[in-house]
Amino acid sequence: MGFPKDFLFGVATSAAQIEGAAQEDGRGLSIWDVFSRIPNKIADNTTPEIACDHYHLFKDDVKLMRELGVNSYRFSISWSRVMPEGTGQINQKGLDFYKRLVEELNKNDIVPNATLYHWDLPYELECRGGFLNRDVAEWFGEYAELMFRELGDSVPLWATINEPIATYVGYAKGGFAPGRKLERFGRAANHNILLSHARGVEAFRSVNPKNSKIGIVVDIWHQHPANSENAADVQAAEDGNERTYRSYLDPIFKGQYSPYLLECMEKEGSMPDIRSGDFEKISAPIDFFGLNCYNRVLASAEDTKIETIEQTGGNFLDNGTEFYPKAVYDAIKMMHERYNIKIPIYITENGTYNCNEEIVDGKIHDTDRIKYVEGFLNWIEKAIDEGYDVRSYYLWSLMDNFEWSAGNSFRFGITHTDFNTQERIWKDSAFWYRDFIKKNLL
Ligand code: IFM
Repeated sequence: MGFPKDFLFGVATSAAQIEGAAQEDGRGLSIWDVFSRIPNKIADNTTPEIACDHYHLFKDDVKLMRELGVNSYRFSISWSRVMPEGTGQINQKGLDFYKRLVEELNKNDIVPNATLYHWDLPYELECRGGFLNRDVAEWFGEYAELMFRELGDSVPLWATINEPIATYVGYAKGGFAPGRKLERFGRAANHNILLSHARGVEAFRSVNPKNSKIGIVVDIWHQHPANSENAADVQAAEDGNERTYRSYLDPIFKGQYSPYLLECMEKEGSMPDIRSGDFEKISAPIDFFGLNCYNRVLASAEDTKIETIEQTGGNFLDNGTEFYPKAVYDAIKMMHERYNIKIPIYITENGTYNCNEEIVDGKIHDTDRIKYVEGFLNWIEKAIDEGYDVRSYYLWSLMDNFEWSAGNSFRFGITHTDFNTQERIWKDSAFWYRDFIKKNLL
């Protein structure tokens, strides 16, 4: 059977990671602009100030997509570019940028898929408590409504939030912006980002763009026990899954936190401010589920993950990550079996980094990336053949970009970005993906 004829083969990026122009045309700062300037927060001390300069080069980048043959592009909107203070004043130049981008995509028959929040909260809102303040849901609603009104109909696919867990990491673990480090902050931020999602969906329904759909994007890194005979490892995996992706999917698809997570939060003094009516709002119907899937995780009570994987015969890429493409099939199945979803799944991100990135005679032989992407695509095709409604595959990423706390040192692109000249150089994987799409969209 294979991929349906209207399947979306795309590439994905996000605003903070590619746009640059961080202080141009009236844009306000985001938490990542500020966080990245704190010494040693970013591995190579780079910042998103220039990134891939996509703000100026977007037409070339759309041309690149056209040459790749993708029929969809997933990008995100920088909240502080369109509302420099997060609420109130609108920055027309910022809005115009996204209008021009969407127009360019539509002109080139590339379906726009826009995410409203991909980790870059306006810094002005962080100064008002950020995701620790329940009002963030209202602030987000105001911004979401503006975007639906301005761009709604020309963007068929909208996501409220990308990977809410990044916000937990930013408030509980300190590794991401804004760099706070308390478990109870992380849990509060989680609850408030879910409320923001809810408010975004509500805004979408009230604006009601005619030909568009709304969803949310969650990353599933399912934890398996490193040794399934070992009860402590089984428990470690279960605990990991409860605290990560299930802490979003349970509220969205079951309208509750699990009894296990509630007990943990109670014991650990990290219970968020849950008010009556919250879960009804958070679990309001959405039109699609966006699945980001990169890998599985092997959980061990002793935290000896890598060794244990080797013992169990794990198959590794040169960058040291396990090659386990079945992760995507497992996640698709799990969404049906555990959450009983009746809406389509869009694979909104999948990709890998640092695969022999050396340029030799103008070429980059990133063979492992091809193996990785092909592996995932095969498992997605199998899921489709079995009847699962999967509608897209977006490769992360169109080009090497600012990889958050790893800075520019983790290269995820299928094209190489020369951060000095902004040249994009096709890697072998880009040629491979182009040919794959051509073959599968015939
Ligand atoms: O670069 C990130 C992206 O912003 C969110 N998903 C995972 C990618 C790779 O780490």
